[in-house]
Amino acid sequence: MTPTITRKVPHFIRALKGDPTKPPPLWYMRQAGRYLPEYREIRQNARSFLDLCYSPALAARITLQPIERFDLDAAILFSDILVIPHALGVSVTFEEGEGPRLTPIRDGQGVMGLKPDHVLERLAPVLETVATCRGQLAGSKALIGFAGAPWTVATYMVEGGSSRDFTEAKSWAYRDPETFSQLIDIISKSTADYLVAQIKAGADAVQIFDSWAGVLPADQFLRWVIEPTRWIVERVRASCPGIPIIGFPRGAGVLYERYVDETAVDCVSLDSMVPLDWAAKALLPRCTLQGNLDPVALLSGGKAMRDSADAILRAFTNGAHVFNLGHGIMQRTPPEHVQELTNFVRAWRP
Ligand code: 1CP
Repeated sequence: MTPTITRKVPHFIRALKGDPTKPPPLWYMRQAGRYLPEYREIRQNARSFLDLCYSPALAARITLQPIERFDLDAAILFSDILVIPHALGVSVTFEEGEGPRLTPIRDGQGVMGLKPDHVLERLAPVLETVATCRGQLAGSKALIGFAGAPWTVATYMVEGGSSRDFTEAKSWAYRDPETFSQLIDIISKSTADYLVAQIKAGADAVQIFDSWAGVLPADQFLRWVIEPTRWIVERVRASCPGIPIIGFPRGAGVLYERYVDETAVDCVSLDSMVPLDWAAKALLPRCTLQGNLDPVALLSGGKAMRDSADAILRAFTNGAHVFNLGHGIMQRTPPEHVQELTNFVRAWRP
């Protein structure tokens, strides 16, 4: 008989599967990025942000930087949600201090111009980053793959970048849901294939970021947030059973409950507005909860940060929880605060 080498299941993956062990595992959204001097050093020498995303050796180094510095439980692939539009043939650039710029798509004609047939080939460097990271990470650490949810990715494609009010994307969805759903379908299919490819390359879990889910009225939320996400979850699970899926419908409010039930994600990431007592009652019996420390509390540090973290740890003490923020680490956050928060969570006992 050949001996089988079994890797111990990482603490983070056990929590996603419902293990309530305390203290919970922890990682931070946007844990790699401009608040870290070691990231800025690599960034300075890169031609562009997208170049960095498509340079497997550098992207893998950046992915591992926060694990080396803080010994967190999970690394998240260094890439961006906008590599999907880029792989679909859209021009995408990141202007210094201005955020992303895309050539906007505003109608069915624009959707016809997308090139969905070679998405995975174009994303091969990102998949190589995943494999490199998995090869370099300790077995006790998890690697998180990710993609943007179709609605959030669509907002960037329709608006041509970041937006304040999402007028173009929302009004297209109201005016002509048929063609808007063609756009959502193309993004959904590419995203499901891309997540499956990340898992096959070595990702231990995946997160679907719906950063702008909260700007939609309830009926639109069901159609453009829940429906496509449910479809992606089903498709990824069919190919990769047992790989946990985290959903982040930021700003969903009471609709978090329906999102969890109808998408069947293993874990839901909570934004900072979600009241802890409500989440503990309504959501904790349904799935693993991740979040939801205010990134500004981390930026500020000190007692307020520790008190906020303590309240979260207490609220979710009876269930499966992954400690995290309610949104990404802000650029001006001192790395020392991240260290202090990490020490605080590690030392916490119920
Ligand atoms: O010049 C630079 O260094 C670019 C800064 C940067 C970084 C470090 C961008 C531009 N993206 C990223 C990495 C990134 N983005 C990661 C991996 C790193 C990590 O998490 O540690 C991930 C998971 C994302 C996801 C992402 N990109 C989201 C969803 C999460 C969220 O923050 O809401 C969104 C909306 C984007 C779009 C994006 N990428 C970058 C910018 C400036 C933006 C626009 C944000 C906006 O519209 O407000």
